[in-house]
Amino acid sequence: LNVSQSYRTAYHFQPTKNWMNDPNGPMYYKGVYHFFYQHNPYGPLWGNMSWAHAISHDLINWVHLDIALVPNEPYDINGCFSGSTTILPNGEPAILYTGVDANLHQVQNLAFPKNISDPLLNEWVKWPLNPILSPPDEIDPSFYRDPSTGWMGADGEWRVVIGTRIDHQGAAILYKSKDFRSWNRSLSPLHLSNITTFWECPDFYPVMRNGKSGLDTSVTSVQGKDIRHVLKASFNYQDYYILGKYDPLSDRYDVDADFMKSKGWLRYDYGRFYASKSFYDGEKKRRILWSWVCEGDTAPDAIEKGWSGLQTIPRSIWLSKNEDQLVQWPVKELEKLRTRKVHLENKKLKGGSMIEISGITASQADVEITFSFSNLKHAEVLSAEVVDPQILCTQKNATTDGKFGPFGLLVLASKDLTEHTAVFFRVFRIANSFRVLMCADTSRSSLKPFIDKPIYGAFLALDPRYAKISLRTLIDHSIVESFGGEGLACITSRVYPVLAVGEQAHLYAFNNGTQSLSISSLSAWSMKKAQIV
Ligand code: DQQ
Repeated sequence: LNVSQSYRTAYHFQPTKNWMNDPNGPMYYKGVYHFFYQHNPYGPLWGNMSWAHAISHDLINWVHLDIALVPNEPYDINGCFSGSTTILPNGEPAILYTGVDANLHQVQNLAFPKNISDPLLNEWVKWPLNPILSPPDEIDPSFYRDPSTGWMGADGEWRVVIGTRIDHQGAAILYKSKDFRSWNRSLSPLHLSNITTFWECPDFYPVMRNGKSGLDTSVTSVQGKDIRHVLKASFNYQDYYILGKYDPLSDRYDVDADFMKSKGWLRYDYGRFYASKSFYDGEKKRRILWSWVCEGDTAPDAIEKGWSGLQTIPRSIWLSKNEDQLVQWPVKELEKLRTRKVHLENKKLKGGSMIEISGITASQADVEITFSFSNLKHAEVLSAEVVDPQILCTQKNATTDGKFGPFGLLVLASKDLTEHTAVFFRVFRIANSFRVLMCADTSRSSLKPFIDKPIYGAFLALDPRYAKISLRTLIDHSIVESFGGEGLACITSRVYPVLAVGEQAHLYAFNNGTQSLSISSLSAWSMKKAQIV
C-alpha cells in the first residue's frame, strides 16, 4: 500500500477523487438528505468550481449523483461558488448560489429542480433571469458572496444574508423578498464588525433556550422569548459565531457580545474547520452542522493522493444549558458503524503512566473516555484569567508535566510513539475557581516533511469539581475529531502518519501529570466503513 492512499477515510464523506471544499445547500427533502459541495471535477486542487451532489438516508452512507451545477453561463462562467438551499412554501427547494461572472464580478443566482417529483433531485435548472443580484455600487464585486438559507420574517417575507465587506468591516448584508426571486437590499446589514475586513459563508439561525430540538425557519417566522439567534461568519481561516436576540419584524439583531469579544472567542471548532453550514432536519427535528476540513499537506501531496478535502461527520448543534455557547455532537446515526467494542471502568491512571487500548482498529475508531479525580486541591495555578488557550496548549504541551494533566489520549500512535497525536486536558486553578484546558497537539503526528502540524487549544466551560471531564474522539486515518465535555469544545485535526498506519496504529490513554486520576469509563469501537458509492 502506497502510504499516500492510507489517508483516505473510511467513514467521513469524500468524493471518489479530486478537490472538495465548502459544504453547500445541505437539506432534508422528501425523505432524503441532500448534500452539495464545492468541487473541482477535473483535479485535486481548487478550480472549476462546481456544485457536486450526493444523497443519503442516514447522513453516513452516501450515493454520489451527477454534478448539480457547473460554470457554463455568462453569470457563473468563472465558478459556481458557495450558497444554500431553501425549501419554499409550495414545497419546492431552491438553490441560491454565487456565480463569478465573465468580468470576475460575484453575483447571486437561482436554480430549481428540473423535476420536482424526483425525490433525488438529480437535475437542476438555472433560473433564466439570472443573475438575480449584482453587487451594489459601494460594494467591491470580489467580496460579495455565499448567500445563506432563507428565513421567513414576521411580515411573511423572505430574508437572506450575503457575506461581504463594508468600509473595511466584515458584514452580512440583508436582502428581503416576497417571492424568493426578486430581492431588495435592506438599509442596514444584519450585522457588521470591525474585527475583520471580510466575511465568507454567513449562517443565521434560531436555537431554543431549553432542549436540543432544532427550528425550521422556512415556514413561519420563528420568534419568542425562548428563542436565541446564532450568526456564524467565516474569516481568518476559522468559523466564529455570536449569539443574540433577533426581532423578525424590524430585523434588529442585538448581540450578547461581538465576534472575538465574548469569553473564549466562540468558535464551532478550535482546530481545522471552515466554511461550515447548518440546516434543519425536519425528520429528526434537529439542526445539523457540516464543515469542510482542509488538508494540512502540500499541493504535490494532493496530486499524489489524487484528492483534497474532507467533511466533518455531521453534528447535531444546540444551545448549552447556560445559554452562552453552542454544543455539538456527532449525529446518532454514526453509532451504527460501531463494531468490536472494548470497555473498561474505574481504572486508575497514576501520574506519569500510560495504558494501551488494544483490541480495536486504532486507525478507524470511535472512543469515549471519562476521567475523574479525588481532589483538585493541588491544581497548577494559572495567574491571568485571560489567556489564549492555543498559546497555553503550545507552552504546556503533552510532554510538559503538570499536576492534573496533561491527561488524555494518544491517537494514531506508532508503537514506540515516534508518531502520535495527543488529545488532552489540563486543570488549572485561578483564585477559587478552576479552568479546564483542552488541547490537540499534532506536532509529532507525522515524520513526513512539509506537513502543517499545529497545536490547538480551547477552554472547556465546565467546573471539574462538579462535572467529569470527558472526551469523545473520532479517528479515521487522516482526521481526528474530538469533542470535550460532551460537545462543549470541539477540535478537529488532519494528520499524515507514515508509521502509525492501518494495523500499525495504536491507541493509548495517558496521564503525564504528577497527580493520579481514574478513567471512570472507557468505551472504544472499531468503525465499519461507510458505504459511499
Ligand atoms: N469558498 C467558495 C467561496 C467561499 C469560499 C469558493 C470559502 O464561495 O467564500 O470555492 O471557503
